[in-house]
Amino acid sequence: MPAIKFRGVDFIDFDGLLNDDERLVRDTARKFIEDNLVPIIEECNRAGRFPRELVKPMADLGFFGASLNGYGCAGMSNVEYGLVTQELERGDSGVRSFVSVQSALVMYPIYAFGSDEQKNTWLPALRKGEKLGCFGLTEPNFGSNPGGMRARAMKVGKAYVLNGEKMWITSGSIADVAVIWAKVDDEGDGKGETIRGFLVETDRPGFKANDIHGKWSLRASVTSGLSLQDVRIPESNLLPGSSGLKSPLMCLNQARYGISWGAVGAAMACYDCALQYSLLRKQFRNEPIASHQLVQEKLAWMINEITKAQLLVLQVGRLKDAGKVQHQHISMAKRNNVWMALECARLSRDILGANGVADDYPIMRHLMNLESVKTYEGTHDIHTLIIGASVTGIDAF
Ligand code: TGC
Ligand code: FAD
Repeated sequence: MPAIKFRGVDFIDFDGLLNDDERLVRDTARKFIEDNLVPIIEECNRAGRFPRELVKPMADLGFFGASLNGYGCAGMSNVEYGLVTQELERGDSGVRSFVSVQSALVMYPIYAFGSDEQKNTWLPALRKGEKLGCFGLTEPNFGSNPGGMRARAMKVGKAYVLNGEKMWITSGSIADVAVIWAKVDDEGDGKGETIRGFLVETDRPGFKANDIHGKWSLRASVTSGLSLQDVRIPESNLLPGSSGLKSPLMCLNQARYGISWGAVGAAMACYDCALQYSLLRKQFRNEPIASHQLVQEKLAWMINEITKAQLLVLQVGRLKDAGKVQHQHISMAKRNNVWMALECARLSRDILGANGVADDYPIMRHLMNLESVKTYEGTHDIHTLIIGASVTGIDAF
């Protein structure tokens, strides 16, 4: 069990901005993580093991596709869903990643771009955690610029034949279905060559997933490379509503939004641990290290930034619930909150001294996880450029 128990972080009565339902959802998720993930996460992290035993309990709590309506989904508001991802990432970024991918990157595209048959087949099973999914956009040679992708889907009679490589794919080798983004030749509809989404069952001949080993980050999450060699799927596996790069980018908005809340959770975990430690740990004159100004400056910086990050993501969530959010708002929340969480992890690690590098405490794990979170779903610098393009009207990619 962890040496220090989490007590929550709320400096300016943030809870007063939440309604009863929102607080209930947050508290339920918090208790679930405290009871089920916190006791096993350090062992999972050491072993590089995804805690698959938590899939069914998380499904039972409505965590998958939580903000979708119908198909048995919980129909949570965006703020409620965000509070769930905050608590998940307070436990571990890898577990939040799993839920983000299942919900925002697999269920959402089926919900938004799928046929009725695809929705009825996949959404209830994904919601219950009976089927798992992954999202293949990034390729070995195209990460920040997915528009350059080489994966191709060729129409052959009533089938598509897919070829290509996808890289750094969360849940790749445990997925039953992969949402694969590939370029399709001009189909005579006047759109020319365009990117479209496909549902690829992972047991189809020619589909392979190989795990990436040796990660020092997100060790409790499965990350894989995918290879598709002449994978034949029926034409009914095309996501009919998908059209162009805009479609996968719409999915990324959903996932980036969840990450913006999740990062607050990771920051809270680090800050609260460092605060409690600093009050217990004594060095000079038998007084706690929290009595020194340099330590207080770090704690004050963290609570200040966490509080600003909470307000930023709550406003973005409220805009999303009102149907008014724009993708640059989500970029600002993702960029700021992940940077803030990484800085909090570094400062907290420092406050714990040598103990900060040991897994008796969660800080080093969060710090290592957040290095990936800073890179995936659009790197920090790509989000800088998205905000820059929004305010100047000039693309600088
Ligand atoms: P660009 O010409 O700017 O845009 C193409 C079309 O898309 C529209 N658009 C968006 N629509 C919705 N949401 C967004 N966020 C959008 N951004 C752009 C745009 O208006 C345009 O529409 P239209 O109608 O004119 O066609 O495209 P570009 O090729 O210049 O690229 C822009 C850029 C660099 C911002 C984009 O490619 C990007 O975001 N790159 C980052 C890639 C990325 O984030 N990859 C993530 C992979 S998945 C992942 O990491 C999962 S991690 C696991 C986990 O979540 O836990
Ligand atoms: P690159 O694009 O090569 O960027 C390298 C550096 O160059 C970065 O610092 C970047 O900011 C900078 N750079 C690039 N272009 C510019 C520019 N125009 N101006 C200034 N700087 C620039 N992808 C998926 O599709 N599905 C997943 O499930 C998934 N899961 C992931 C899980 C993990 C653990 C990780 C680490 C990644 C995952 N990814 C996934 C991939 C992730 O989205 C990419 O790593 C990310 O988009 C960055 O791409 P890249 O790694 O190729 O870096």
